[in-house]
Amino acid sequence: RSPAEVIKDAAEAAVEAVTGSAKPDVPGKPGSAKPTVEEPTTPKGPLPPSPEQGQPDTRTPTGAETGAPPTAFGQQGAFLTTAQGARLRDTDHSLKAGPRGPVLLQDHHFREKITHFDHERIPERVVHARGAGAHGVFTSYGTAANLTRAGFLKEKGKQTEVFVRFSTVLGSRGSADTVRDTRGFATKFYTDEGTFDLVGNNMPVFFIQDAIKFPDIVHAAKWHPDREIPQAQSAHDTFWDFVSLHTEAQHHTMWNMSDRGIARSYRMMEGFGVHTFRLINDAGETVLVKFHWKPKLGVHSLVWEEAQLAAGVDPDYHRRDLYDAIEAGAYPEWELGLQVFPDTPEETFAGIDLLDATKIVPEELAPVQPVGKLVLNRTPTNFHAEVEQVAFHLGNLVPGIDVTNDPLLQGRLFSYLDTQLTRLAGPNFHQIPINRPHAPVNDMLRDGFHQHAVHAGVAPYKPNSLDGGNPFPAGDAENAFVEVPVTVTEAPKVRANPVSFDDHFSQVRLFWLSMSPIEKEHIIRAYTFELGKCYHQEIRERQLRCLANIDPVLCEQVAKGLGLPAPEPTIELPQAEPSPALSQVGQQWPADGRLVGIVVDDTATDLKGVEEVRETIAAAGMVPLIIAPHGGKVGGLTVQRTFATARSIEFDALLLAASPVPAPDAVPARDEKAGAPRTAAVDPRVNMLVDECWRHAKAIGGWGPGAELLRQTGLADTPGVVVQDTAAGTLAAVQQLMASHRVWERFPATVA
Ligand code: HDE
Repeated sequence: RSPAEVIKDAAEAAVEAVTGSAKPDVPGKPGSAKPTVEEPTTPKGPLPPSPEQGQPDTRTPTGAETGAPPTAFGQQGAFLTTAQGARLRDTDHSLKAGPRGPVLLQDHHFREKITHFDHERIPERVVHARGAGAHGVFTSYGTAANLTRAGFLKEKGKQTEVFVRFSTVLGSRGSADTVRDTRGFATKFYTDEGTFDLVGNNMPVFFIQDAIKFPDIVHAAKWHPDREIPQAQSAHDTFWDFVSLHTEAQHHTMWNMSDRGIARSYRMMEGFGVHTFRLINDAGETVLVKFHWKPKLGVHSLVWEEAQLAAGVDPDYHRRDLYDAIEAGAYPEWELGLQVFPDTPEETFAGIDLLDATKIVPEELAPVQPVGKLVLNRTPTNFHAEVEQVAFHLGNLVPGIDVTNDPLLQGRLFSYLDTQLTRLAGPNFHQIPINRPHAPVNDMLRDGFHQHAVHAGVAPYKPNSLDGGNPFPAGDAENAFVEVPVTVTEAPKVRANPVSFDDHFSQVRLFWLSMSPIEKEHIIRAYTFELGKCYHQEIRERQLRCLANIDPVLCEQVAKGLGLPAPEPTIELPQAEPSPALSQVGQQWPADGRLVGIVVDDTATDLKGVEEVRETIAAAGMVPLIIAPHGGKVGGLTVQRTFATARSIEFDALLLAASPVPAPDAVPARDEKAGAPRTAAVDPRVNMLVDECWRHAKAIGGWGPGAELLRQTGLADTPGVVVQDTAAGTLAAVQQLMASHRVWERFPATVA
């Protein structure tokens, strides 16, 4: 065919592709003829933005609407072009001197394509490199109106667009999600009065009291500098060397060793602003506050073995969980709450120094008062553009919210702006779409690398007469940001802390005493594991001396595990009242977005019963997943996981509608032959699934042959295992168990 015909055909195909007349028949894809099926991994089209969510990238750097489509710098029109818009005919072959000849330097398309590719990566964040983000909406309850003049908190029902980035701290961008670590919980509120960033963590305390120690803790906690191992772990000598010498880190360290260090899901984490902030209301009155995010689904964790398995089986576990839940319509939700304290010159509450970031104020002493609700309802369109390029900064404050003198907070005010200069290559990162304020901008910042604004006017200075005096300073009536005129006491310049900062153990003991027996056991095991990974005996011994100052049982148990004598405390054990709010167990929670695996096979499966439980599970806001010996269909059911692809860590509960025998004609994988199945008549992979779910304290249920399987393995009589005659009865009992998250009664605790 002639070149003209080839071009015409290609053009028609391209036009069809974008106009949708020849859309691929993908189930669940908008415009597809096929209805949505239950397969969660089915590719889906991006969700349309909700009406209240403006597209930041349709705005100019000054906040004005441009009217440009959201993808202004990509995918315009049907044809492939160069970066300059010239249409291209071939992007698969470089320009050569003959088919076997060398590539010509003149190939401008090749050079443009490869040069751009060579520079695709930007430096990862120095900490919190691995993360996942989502868009959402914050709705104010109006309950903070008497505390702050910040409009997004003050006005009842006011909706504000937000972007949230969750992260681990220690690992590189490609590390696993489920490692034992603190999690970042950073929220950007695009308010009408400017952007407010709440850059918090899932733990309310920090390792250090003064920002000048941040490079020390990070150098100690990250990999060893000679081999860059271990990745994303605190279980190594330098971390424990630092925290055992620098005892103010002991409180945060215990939070990391607790179940909080291995969250089940980003959706099931609390968030904390950590520092104390200062709010100012319309009357000019101030209060001190701590910010809290309370997840609707409760605070839940993985068990350690599950976390380790997930790091290999599905390193994207948390990222996938967040995006699957949003796409399934199970929108993650949190309430924003405030602990409120009088703004006294001492800046203390109930004897607790509010400027010390290693201390909490127990909720029993200062209840968390809800002030609004956050809903995450949209996944990113482009991970790099949004999640990688988002830049948080504690200095992004709005009128009504101000900082305190917490020395950790003060140092962060410097660091977050500074770090972006290298990471995002220059001072204009606030013009990147995800970082653009949704309030009008009228600054006098000019030029610099990656300047995208075309600033008009000749006088970016003040005072001026040439631009008519523009821009003008705002006064109180125009809602200007004004620092609260806090009096700074006259004092000598010193490199020192207040004396109250010297108490490093009382709140660690408070945390320990607040844990339930099973949570205490997990903490003991975590310390024993991590210290067991250290090579230096003196580091283990030094950390044991710290534990002795926290609690004798904790110290003895960990010492026993390490095969070392338990040392005596070096201080009188601090007095501490437990704070029940710190424990994660003992309540009932909604199970939205939880995954329930259902094992079926081609023989004895009660397909009608399976269909019923699938519907009930979906109606309860959970996700049913059919697991079968092979892909395709079993009866009329679409199979979502096969025995080869299913692993227990994915499921919050397991239902057995069958007792699948090993397939005689299947080619077994080597590792399937190994190991001792608990009942020889059952496929070893199903045995493993049941065994792991049981070990990880998950609810398990079976009916028909599934019940028989549970009886044969001897599990039927154990706590949290349901054996019933009908599908519906089995599910109802399993659902009830799931409300408590795990079946801890299966493992009676040995510590009180
Ligand atoms: Fe950060 N921290 N941090 N941090 N932090 C960063 O900023 C820093 C601290 C937190 O998803 C960096 O943009 C110092 C406490 C989160 O993009 C950097 C100190 C808390 C994130 C930085 C702290 C946090 C960061 C790296 C000691 C909880 C991820 C890249 C004073 C309240 C934000 C960047 C995101 C990221 C510095 C301590 C939370 C280098 C100097 C305390 C959630 O600027």
